[in-house]
Amino acid sequence: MQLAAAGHEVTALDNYLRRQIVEASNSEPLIESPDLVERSRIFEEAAGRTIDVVIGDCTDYQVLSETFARCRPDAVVHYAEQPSGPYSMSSFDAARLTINNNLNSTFNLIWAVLEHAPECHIVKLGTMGEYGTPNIDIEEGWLDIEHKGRKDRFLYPRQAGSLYHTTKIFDTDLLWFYVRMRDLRVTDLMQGPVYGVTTTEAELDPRLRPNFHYDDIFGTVVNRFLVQAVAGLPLTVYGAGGQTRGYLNILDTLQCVDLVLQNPAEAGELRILNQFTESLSVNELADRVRRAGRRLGLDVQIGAISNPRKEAEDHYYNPVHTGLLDLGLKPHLMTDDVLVEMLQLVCEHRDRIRHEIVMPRVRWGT
Ligand code: USQ
Repeated sequence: MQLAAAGHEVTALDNYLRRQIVEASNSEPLIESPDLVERSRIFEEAAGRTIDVVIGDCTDYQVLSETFARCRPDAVVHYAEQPSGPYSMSSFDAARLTINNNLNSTFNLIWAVLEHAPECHIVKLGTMGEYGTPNIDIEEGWLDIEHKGRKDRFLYPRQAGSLYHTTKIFDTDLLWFYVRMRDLRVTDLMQGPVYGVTTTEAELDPRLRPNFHYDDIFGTVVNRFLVQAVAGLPLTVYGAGGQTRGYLNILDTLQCVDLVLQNPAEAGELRILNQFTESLSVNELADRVRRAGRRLGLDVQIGAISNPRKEAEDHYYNPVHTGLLDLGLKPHLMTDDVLVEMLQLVCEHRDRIRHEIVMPRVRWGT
């Protein structure tokens, strides 16, 4: 919507996979959203701009090939991945779906670009989770190594904490291979957990709001804490709560995509950018949500529970994130005012909160 509003010709291709697995996991979002065809119609009415919608599966090469042959895009933003760590760890079928969907969609995209639009800039949504939590500073994608007196530059070592995050490592490797062999131009956005309830274009009509999940499988931690605060449930800090991640507001995810589209990677370049604006531990997040809740008269409790994931709960974390700032990113930080505003929006939908989908249903070890 943001790109269309700015005057670009936009085609959106989707097969509703996330909707299907959300429904199968009994993880309905807080805010109901119409399907893509309907959303594009609502957007057109509100903004006077068209978004061409194709309902199809990116793991089907024919679909991608035909779409690329027709559109010959200048750029493509690859969001077509199963995005949930917990889902990918929930069963054999979910793990297999994650591998099949995420790798085949990326592979097909590469070939559709090679076949129909070799100059097209591929913007791939990666994740900070690819790096894991190493005991050294995390660089932006690459590491200069000196070994036995010689030096070279390699992809930064990656060791993810879920199968989903691991598929993103595979994707990066696939893209890097074709960048080397076929001179693709690629930007890999290593995104941290996103929070936020609305965007500029979504303000045109509440039915255009982004997906907002608060369950244990599809909800990210900040959005979950906001809903828990409104519902009067103790905030579910997993384990010791020292897990530190780089977070960003949904407004900044859009800003980052826009900035990299305006400043494309060179042919034969895999550009990797760490996409987050501030690092916080889970305990710090919980404290902030409690503080913001107090301003609305909410008595927010924090209820540490045993960690369903296998992850370090107390670790070093110092990732570089200057690339997007250098391109012009103006961060929207997680201030008390921002949290209060989000809590107010969540309050409008408090009747839809289902308590039974808040506690963790997926455990890494089983
Ligand atoms: N956590 C809690 N309590 C909760 C939920 C989460 O303590 O109720 C903790 C988790 O254990 C983890 C941290 O909060 O240490 C972040 O968890 P999350 O669920 O918000 O994010 P994550 O599973 O890491 O995945 C999300 C998105 C994924 C994206 C990733 C960026 O779902 O698509 O790739 O954020 S990152 O984490 O940087 O890899």
